[in-house]
Amino acid sequence: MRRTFNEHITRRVSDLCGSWRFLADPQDKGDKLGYANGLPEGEMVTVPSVWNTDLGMLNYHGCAWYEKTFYTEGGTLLFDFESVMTQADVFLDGVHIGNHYGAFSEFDIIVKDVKSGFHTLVVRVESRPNEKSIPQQRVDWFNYGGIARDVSLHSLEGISILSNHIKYTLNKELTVATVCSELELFNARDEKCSSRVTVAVGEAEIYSANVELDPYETRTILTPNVEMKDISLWDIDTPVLYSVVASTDTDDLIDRIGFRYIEAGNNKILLNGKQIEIRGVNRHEEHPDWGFAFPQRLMKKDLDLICDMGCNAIRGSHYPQSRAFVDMLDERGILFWSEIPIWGCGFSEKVLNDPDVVERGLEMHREMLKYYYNHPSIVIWGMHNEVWVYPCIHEITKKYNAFLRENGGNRLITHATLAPVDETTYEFDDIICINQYHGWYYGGLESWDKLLVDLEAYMKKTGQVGKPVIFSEFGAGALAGYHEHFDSVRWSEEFQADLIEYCLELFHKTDFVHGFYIWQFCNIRTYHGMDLNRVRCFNNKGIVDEYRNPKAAYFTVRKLYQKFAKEEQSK
Ligand code: ADA
Repeated sequence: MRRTFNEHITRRVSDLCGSWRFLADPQDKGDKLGYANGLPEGEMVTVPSVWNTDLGMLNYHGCAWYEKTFYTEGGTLLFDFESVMTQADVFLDGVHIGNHYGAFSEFDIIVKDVKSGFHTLVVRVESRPNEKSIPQQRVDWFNYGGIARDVSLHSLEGISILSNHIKYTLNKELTVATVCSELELFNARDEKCSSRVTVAVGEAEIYSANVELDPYETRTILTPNVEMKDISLWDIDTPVLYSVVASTDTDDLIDRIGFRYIEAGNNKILLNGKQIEIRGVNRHEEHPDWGFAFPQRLMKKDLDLICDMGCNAIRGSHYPQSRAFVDMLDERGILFWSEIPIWGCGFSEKVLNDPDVVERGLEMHREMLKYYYNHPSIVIWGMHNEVWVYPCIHEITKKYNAFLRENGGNRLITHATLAPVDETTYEFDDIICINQYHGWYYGGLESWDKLLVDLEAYMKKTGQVGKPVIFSEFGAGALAGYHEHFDSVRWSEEFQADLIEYCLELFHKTDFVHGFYIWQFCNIRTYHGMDLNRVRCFNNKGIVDEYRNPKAAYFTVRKLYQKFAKEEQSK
């Protein structure tokens, strides 16, 4: 299920999903007892999955081991893990072959010279957050543990393609693309090896050359620019995708791109030169029965609902979502905001500013770009969410921003702030993104109007006038099925619907506001004892409940988003 299409035709890839042996290790004794060589006992579970949806394991945070036996014809192997939550140590026949930190980023491990035959793969998974974890322990979602997305085994032969980023610029008329490819090649043999390497975008071959690499050498090549004329653009109504095929004599990598141009400034957001209003929702990729091991079938259902409401955008709060999901957004023309899980409220200044934590955040950005670079639907990179206005955040944001600007392609860069009129890092943002909960945690509905006045004044004072503003979070909790005779009763569906209606109407008519992401698409599981008043142990601000049943707000949003879309079309 990795993607919605096959990434390889030539390369031999086997699925390592399915049955794995599983053993929880609450006392952390597995290292000493040699579990890395194979588990002495355990039950069979299905991978991908998380353990916190199983009876007896619902609230278990700690260490657990997974084991799988597989057959290979040997050679150089690449083990690809789409998501292990949160820390993985991987062993092949008892030998430690790699580790990875970060629940939502894909990673792979290459092992050379593996003998033909049966082998044992063991993964030690640690789900407990610690002092330097991203996110921190205090977070408003449930930190599941497990191997939550797919695992696959790739046989690399000869010159192999590890990644292929298609970089392009467009002419002013958006009809001609100047295209090149950044290819990461690897020689999987223990001897010099050469191969013809080609890259095609749609029908156009943009690169073809002989490349020679030393034994096990990795090399990144930036291919020369090539012009592609009369291109079709990727847009919301016409999401045209081009296939991208990179091949060598022994390997291939297939992907897709779309040509489009996003820009912000002069109080506008323009996609392909046309002004757009962002009408979105925040989406966690989570479900009570599956946790973060979210099935593709349900991704489609989420998207059907989101499209039915008339959304043109989704914020992937608060972490990179499955690539299959982002593929679907590419296919449907939905604009996506992708971010890493720095959920600021959980961080003290000391921890946030710890060099290891800053580097870990940077690494998460690197991994996000590595795997998600080609997706045309990603129009926004989010640097972090709701970090308190600590003095250190200026330098950290500067660092992340510089990295994303240099390497992130044509995307808007931003962060979501919870301190709209105290913020110190707007200078790094292309769009100003505000999370506020007036009418729910504080103030009444009218305090939204005051916020807009204060925000405009603050933007003037800090030299930010002209940057489009987006409300990246706002909303209210509602218990599905709870109604009263008075609409204003907190937790009722009507209260939530009214608040969202008020906000959407207000933002829509405010000339410096160019978009909104409702918090949030669906209810999500959180923690017992959360200091945030999480009734039923859920964040209940979904406009659909956790099983995707619509609340009253769903219909309010649908009515308004469709009305706004019509207005936009008739302009
Ligand atoms: C914040 C945060 C969200 C969620 C929300 C809420 O804005 O970014 O993850 O916790 O508040 O529901 O309070």
